[in-house]
Amino acid sequence: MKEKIINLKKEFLKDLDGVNNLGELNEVRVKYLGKKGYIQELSSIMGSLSIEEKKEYGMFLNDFKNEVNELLEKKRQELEELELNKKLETEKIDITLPATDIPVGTFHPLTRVIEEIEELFVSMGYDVVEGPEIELDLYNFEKLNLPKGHPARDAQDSFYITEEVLLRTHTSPVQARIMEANKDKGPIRIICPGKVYRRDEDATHSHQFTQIEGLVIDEGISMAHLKGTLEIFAKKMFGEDRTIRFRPSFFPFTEPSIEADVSCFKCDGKGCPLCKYTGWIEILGAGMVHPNVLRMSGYDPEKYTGFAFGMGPERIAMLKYGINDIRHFYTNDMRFLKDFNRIEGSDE
Ligand code: 2NM
Repeated sequence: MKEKIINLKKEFLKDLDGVNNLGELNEVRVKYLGKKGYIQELSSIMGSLSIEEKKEYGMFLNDFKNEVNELLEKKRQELEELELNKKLETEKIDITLPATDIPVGTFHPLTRVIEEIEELFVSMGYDVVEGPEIELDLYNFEKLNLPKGHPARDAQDSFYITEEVLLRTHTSPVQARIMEANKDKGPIRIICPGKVYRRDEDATHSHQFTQIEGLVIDEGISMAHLKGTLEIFAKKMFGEDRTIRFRPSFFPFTEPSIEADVSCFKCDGKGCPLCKYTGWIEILGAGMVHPNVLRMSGYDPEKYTGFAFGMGPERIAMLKYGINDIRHFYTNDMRFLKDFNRIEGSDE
């Protein structure tokens, strides 16, 4: 028995020596410690021995078994370290290689211009309000002093869904809704950005574009407040040296109506191709809210007056950043968006 164990140990040490990887190590483990392995086999032989023999060889076998376990474990650690070292050697990472560029999203140029305008007016106490893009004729036209049959209502220019429902042609209906919904008929100071729709398309017109309109209503609001407000806006958007001028105009929802020009920020008013040698660039339309509009929304025009203005963020952005085609905003050409981002430079 003792001899058997000694021989087995010799064989085991030889087997262990021949092991080159974890797979082979497991084979050796099974061969000696497995259910049908040598050590189990010797244990079962033990059953037929006398009590004295059992004591003697049992201890001997047990020591052998412990030794096998220990040596196997030692070998396993050695092999694992070896394999790890081999892996580290072959799977070297070159940390000097340039990383793969991950494209990072940025805000759309129009979003930026709109948010810049919103922030300016919010800083002056305005609320930002949005409304439906699918609008009732009632709010889009009727309540803005554009009764049915009015020439400025040209159905040719609007996307009608039914006789009474259309895609809004401007954001003014949001303001008509706010005026109407304001229960106490008190002061209002809002700015309304959003998409609008018209049947029109070329280099400077898109069937869908954006607008920002402002509305201020209070007792004693005058044209002077409008001019002061727009002057602050022009300086903030186009530079502190800018001035503005008003020209008479016409809108059905304001009386009087004006168009506002900003002194050319390219030539400082001296005359250049951008301002067509006039020194002035048109930036928006505005006026004093028509008494009919106030009345239709429940305001007493004898007590309250207000001013309103409307502008196109596309036009503002095109002027500010020298963009020559409105379609650049909607075709999502990455080269345009990236180029604009570089000009703005705020994310780099
Ligand atoms: C413009 C020009 C002039 C305007 C008027 C109103 C309302 F709802 F208060 F009557 N909102 N916006 C307005 C006035 C818009 O856009 C060129």
